[in-house]
Amino acid sequence: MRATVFKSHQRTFDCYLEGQKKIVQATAKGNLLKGDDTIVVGDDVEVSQEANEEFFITSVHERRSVIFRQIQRENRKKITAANVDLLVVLMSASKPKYKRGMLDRFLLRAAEWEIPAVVVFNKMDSYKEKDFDIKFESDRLSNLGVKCFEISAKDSGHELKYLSNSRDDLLEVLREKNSIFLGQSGVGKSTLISSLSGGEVDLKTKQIGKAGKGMHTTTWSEMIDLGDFKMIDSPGIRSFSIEDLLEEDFKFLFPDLVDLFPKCEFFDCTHEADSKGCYFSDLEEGREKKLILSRLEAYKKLLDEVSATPDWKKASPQK
Ligand SMILES: Nc1nc2c(ncn2[C@@H]2O[C@H](COP(=O)(O)OP(=O)(O)OP(=O)(O)O)[C@@H](O)[C@H]2O)c(=O)[nH]1
Ligand SMILES: [Mg+2]
Ligand SMILES: [Zn+2]
Repeated sequence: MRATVFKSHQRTFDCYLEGQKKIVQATAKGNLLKGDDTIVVGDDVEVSQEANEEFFITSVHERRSVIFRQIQRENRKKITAANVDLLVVLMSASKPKYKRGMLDRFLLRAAEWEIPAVVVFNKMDSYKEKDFDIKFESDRLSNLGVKCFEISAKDSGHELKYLSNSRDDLLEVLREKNSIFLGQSGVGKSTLISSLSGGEVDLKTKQIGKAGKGMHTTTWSEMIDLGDFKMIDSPGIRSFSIEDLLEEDFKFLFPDLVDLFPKCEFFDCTHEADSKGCYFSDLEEGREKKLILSRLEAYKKLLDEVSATPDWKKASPQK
C-alpha cells in the first residue's frame, strides 16, 4: 500500500494510507534506517500489514526534493523533510521582530534545496509602519520573483492594506502541493496552519515570551492533509548558521545577483562604494538601486560568514 509519512517518532512513523485516507503507525523494516538512511516527514513509502495486524514500511520511493543540511564533520547530508514542492517562509510583522537577514538566509536555503519559496508576513494586525517598511521588503522580494502575502493568522478577515496578496491568494498557491512552513519560533506557523485548515486541525501554539521570542512550541515536523493540499508544520529554526555552504558555489545561491557580477570591470571586484568600474556603484540613483544594493549587502555579509571556514574543511557535496 502506498502511504505518505506524516510524522516521525524516530523508529515508528505515522503513515497516511492514500487509498484508505487514514493514518496508521508503522515500523520501518530491515535496513531502511541503517547508516545515514532515514525516513522523514513527506516520504512516499510502501506499507504492508502483517498477519498480526501490525504495519511495516517496506520501502521508500525516490524523493523529488529534500530539505537538508550538510553535516561537515561527518561528511553527510542530514535530511529533515522530503517531497516538498513549496517553502512558505513566515515572518512576523510585529513580535518576534522582523529581521531581513533571517529572510535572506531562508532564501539562500531555498536556492540550495532548489525548492520555490513564498514569503508570508504574518501578524499584520499588529504591524507598525515605524518598525520597518513592508512595501520596500516586498518590492525587494518581487525583484527575485518571490511572492509575498499579507496575513493575520489570528484574524481571518484581515483586509489588505500594504501588499497585494491575501490569505485567499495563499490558499490558491498552496493548492495541489506539499508545502512546508518555515520560520523562527513564535512567528505563527502552527496558528496559520490551523487557521487555514478551517477548524480541521488544532495544532499546539504558545504565546511568545517577555523578550519577544517564541517558546519552541512545535518540536517535531508534522504533515497535515487538507485534501486539496498538504502542509508541514515545522519547529522554529534555532540555528541560522550557513557555515556548511561552500564559498565556491555561493554566488549561485543569489540568482538575482549572479548575472550582474560579470558586469563589473574587474573580475575580482569587491563591490565597495569606491570600487573602480563597479557595476553596482555606477547604477542610477533611485529606489531600484536601493533594492539591488540591499541584496548585495546581504550577499557580502553572508559570504563573509561562509568564507570564515575554508571550503576544504567542509563536507564534499554529495548526491
Ligand atoms: N497578534 C497576532 N498574534 C498571532 C498571529 N498569529 C499567531 N499569533 C500568536 O503568536 C504566538 C505564537 O504562535 P505559534 O503558532 O505557536 O508560533 P510557531 O511559529 O508555531 O512557533 P514554534 O512552534 O515555537 O516554532 C501565539 O500566541 C499566537 O496566538 C497573528 O496573526 N496576530
Ligand atoms: Mg509551532
Ligand atoms: Zn563590483
